[in-house]
Amino acid sequence: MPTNDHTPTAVPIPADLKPWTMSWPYYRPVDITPPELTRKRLPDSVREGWAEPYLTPEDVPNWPDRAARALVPFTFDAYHWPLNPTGRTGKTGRNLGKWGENLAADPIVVAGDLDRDGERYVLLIQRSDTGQWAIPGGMVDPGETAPAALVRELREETGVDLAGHTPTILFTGYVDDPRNSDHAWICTTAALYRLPHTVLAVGADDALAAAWFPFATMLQLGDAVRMDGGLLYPAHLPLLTAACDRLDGVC
Ligand code: RP5
Repeated sequence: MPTNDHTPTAVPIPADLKPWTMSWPYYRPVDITPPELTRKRLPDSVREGWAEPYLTPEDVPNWPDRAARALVPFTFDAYHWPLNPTGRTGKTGRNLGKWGENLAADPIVVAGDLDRDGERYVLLIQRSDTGQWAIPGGMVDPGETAPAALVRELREETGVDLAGHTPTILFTGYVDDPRNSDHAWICTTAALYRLPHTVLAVGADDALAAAWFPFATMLQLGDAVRMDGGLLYPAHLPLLTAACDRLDGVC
């Protein structure tokens, strides 16, 4: 995957012009396509296995099939380019493996019990692209199911194998990832795993590090990550909040 050492910039979008139904004749979004996905280097990225071989959405042969299988329904513009289901992003091009919807899986692993132990932890990884602390998730491979991707990504990024465990599905839908554009975006299945105690976790693959952070509340988690000199991956705040709410009511 491309390495983003900064959040791609975007044209600011006034709230009333976010919906695609609102006319904005002079809308000029910023192209966030990284060098790895431009004409010259696309074949290498396809060979590496993370990018589809289509330079523009017009080259994609199976839009009806993709639209029918989408986790979040989306529409197309007059040129048959797929449109981000949340509306304008201020960004165009593709900074993800696929045009349109890119499916991810996000395993949220929580260890300990507040009532029993007085403390509880969540397992996070440090992303190699932004350096921020995030859920150890990743993209669903072609032909793979979301439950299988949850287990594989967790194992690849932390070494923790929860193959025998049945998680609680917390959320399926759009993730506000910085790589999203008007024509390529991420939707995820986030699931909650509960363990009695923390287990050994080692950062690997896309992860610079893996660590357990105190997770009694979102405030405590944010403070713990900051005290460690880090930052939480903003796109994952709603997913982690959903996990905390599921455990306690409201976090
Ligand atoms: C996030 O990007 C998703 O929620 C998922 O955690 C992640 C997948 O991208 P990579 O980690 O594979 O770059 O928005």
